[in-house]
Amino acid sequence: MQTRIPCVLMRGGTSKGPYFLASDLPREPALRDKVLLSVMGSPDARQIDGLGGADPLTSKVAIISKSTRPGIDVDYLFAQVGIDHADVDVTPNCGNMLAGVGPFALEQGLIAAQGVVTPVRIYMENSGNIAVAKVQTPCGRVEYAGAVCIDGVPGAAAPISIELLDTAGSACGSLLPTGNLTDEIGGVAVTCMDNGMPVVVLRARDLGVTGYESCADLDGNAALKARIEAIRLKAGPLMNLGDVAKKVVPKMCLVSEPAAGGAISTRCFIPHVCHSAIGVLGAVTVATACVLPGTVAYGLARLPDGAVKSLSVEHPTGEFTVELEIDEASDHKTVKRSALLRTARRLMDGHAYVPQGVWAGEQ
Ligand code: NQM
Repeated sequence: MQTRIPCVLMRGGTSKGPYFLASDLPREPALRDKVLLSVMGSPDARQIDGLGGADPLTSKVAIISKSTRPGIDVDYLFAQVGIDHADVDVTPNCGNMLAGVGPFALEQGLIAAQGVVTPVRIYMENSGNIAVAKVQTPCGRVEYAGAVCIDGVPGAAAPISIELLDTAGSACGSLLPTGNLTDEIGGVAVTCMDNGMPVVVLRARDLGVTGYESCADLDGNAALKARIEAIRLKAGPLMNLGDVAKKVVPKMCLVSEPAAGGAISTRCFIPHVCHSAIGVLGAVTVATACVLPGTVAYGLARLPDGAVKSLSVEHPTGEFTVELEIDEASDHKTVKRSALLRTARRLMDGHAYVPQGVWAGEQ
């Protein structure tokens, strides 16, 4: 006998994973995490006994509930499930899985469609921030087909535009958790920033690489990865994240001058392998570093004029455009709002099964 748990498998942006209703999972976090590890087949490098795809981008889970918060439609908790280690990290958000939350909430009946486009107000439990996702709902149903292409996903799909509000300090308490625009860690100049995702931004050239290498080349560079990890372990406590040895934050982002007409070129480690593209909130944070004078990214970035800037963040498989609204009136420039475009698709629905020895199903 196994325990059946209703679930929907969705692609959200450039990520993929099961979406659950919170009411279908154990309430107690330690037991919930045990269940998620079992569902995904972790720990195992191939996740052969579960739904995980043996890649950080496909070892993700979204847990959704109807919100009781005023003005909010649904609450979304993101969990990054370890692949070859039995850790579940709910410290950071995931802006890619976020793209699937609106369609899931509509199709599970948590909210009703409202005309051609339904705005879904989402409380991101990991960080306490709010996102508004606009889902295409002609004829009162979620429309997945469309003409929007996002790099890292083949084909085209309906747009889901996402506005992120007040993301500064999502996990670290402030935009610049060390209090500085630039610090030196392990002999390298870094910017430690959190505008939705804790990220350590480093100049690729300061680490002896160009920053235009392929992910395979960077992942194969053991000396580089050891150096990046040593910096990350020191940065964690400085960023108010404590010991980050078992956490997936901070992400580590190498930046260099744009090479394809964009604003900046990136290679992100999330945190131990190179992202084939870039995370959503990771991109928002790196874009924010680009616009603030004094960061390690500022001098490398090519910036458009105006208080509302559209920044194309180049990554290994293309680019990711982030719109930032900047408050230039304050003493220090701040980012008031960010917006971006994603797509999502419902791939499968049914039940995930876990052995009764893991969870017998009762609360
Ligand atoms: O930064 C990858 C992803 C992510 C996270 C990662 C994300 C984000 O591409 O908001 O989306 O950085 O681990 O899904």
